[in-house]
Amino acid sequence: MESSGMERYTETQKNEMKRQIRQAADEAFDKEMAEINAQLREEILIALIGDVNAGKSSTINRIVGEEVAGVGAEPGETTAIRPHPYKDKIFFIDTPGLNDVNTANSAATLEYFRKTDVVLFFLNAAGTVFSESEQRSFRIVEKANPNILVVLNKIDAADEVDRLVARVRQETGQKYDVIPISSRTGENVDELRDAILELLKKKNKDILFARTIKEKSSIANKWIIGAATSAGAIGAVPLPGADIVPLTALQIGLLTRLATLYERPISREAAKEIVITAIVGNLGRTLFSQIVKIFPGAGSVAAAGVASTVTLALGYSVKYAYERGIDVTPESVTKLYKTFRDRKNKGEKLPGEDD
Ligand SMILES: Nc1nc2c(ncn2[C@@H]2O[C@H](COP(=O)(O)OP(=O)(O)O)[C@@H](O)[C@H]2O)c(=O)[nH]1
Ligand SMILES: [Mg+2]
Repeated sequence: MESSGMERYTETQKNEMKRQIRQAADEAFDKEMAEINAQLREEILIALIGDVNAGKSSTINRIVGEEVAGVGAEPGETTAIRPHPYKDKIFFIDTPGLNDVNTANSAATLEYFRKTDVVLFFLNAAGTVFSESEQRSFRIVEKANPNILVVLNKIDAADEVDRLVARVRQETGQKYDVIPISSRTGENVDELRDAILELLKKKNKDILFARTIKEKSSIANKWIIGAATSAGAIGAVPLPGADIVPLTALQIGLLTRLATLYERPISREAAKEIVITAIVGNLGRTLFSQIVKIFPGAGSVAAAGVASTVTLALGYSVKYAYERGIDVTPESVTKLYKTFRDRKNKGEKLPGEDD
């Protein structure tokens, strides 16, 4: 490659690195695919609880990006608590109103709440927030299932939202996220979506849900930045040896997750070659980090920077290709990758990075 210092790696060293990456990638690919396929076999249950007109239907339609059948926009049209199948194996349990929760002493209903992965408990910011009836249902639900996100909807029509959030947080024992949103304007709906994915991730169920969401870009950015941060934490520089294995595994994990998110499966060979090109193609730049590592005190940040930059650029290239229908091959990704790497090295922010 063009960078000076590249020639200081011998062909033997480079071939040894490629061999190690291939081996690590094979193992990581099998493991990741097994995990992803296991996730895709699971069911996801999401309960929507709240008074009539709190905005349950509007919110869920916003989150997934389309009208969810059975979770109609017409208030009061639901007549019984039961799961509505959405896509794949995702079910929404709509509640017509709190009376139905408060009288939900039927074993079947409580069983639904118990099995639920995420409970979205809706409050209307423009109404009587956390009324007695709402508090009563909250206690019932909380006992059955603590995986609750409190959704304070209609903030476009409310005053002193911060104060409302603080009060609800306090009245629910500071145990739950209280997320102020407007399903009318879309304000903060991204944060709610992220919070749902965060809860699902703890149960290894986030990929299936992420895949059904129309707005994939911000999810992909989050995954890419997360992987880049972990790469930095590994402190990996592409040296033959220990660092190669976790860095390869991390990048394979990112590639397979992105492929699943965009429903464009990636072959083992393509994934492997892409990672090799990304890592070995960066040798010239990483030589600097190698030197930094040899001299104590020169700063591990620089060493971490290379691994995270490589991972970030890799993720963005693949995402860019998926979003524009470009075939994901080592060649196409390398080309995109160089563009992003150079942008990043020039200090430009990539989309999704914090300002
Ligand atoms: N101002 C405002 N109105 C909303 C918002 N979300 C929903 N609504 C309105 O509230 C009414 C009830 O919404 P819906 O989603 O059917 O509530 P559900 O009964 O809980 O499913 C509808 O007229 C919506 O247009 C919001 O964020 N702000
Ligand atoms: Mg509804």
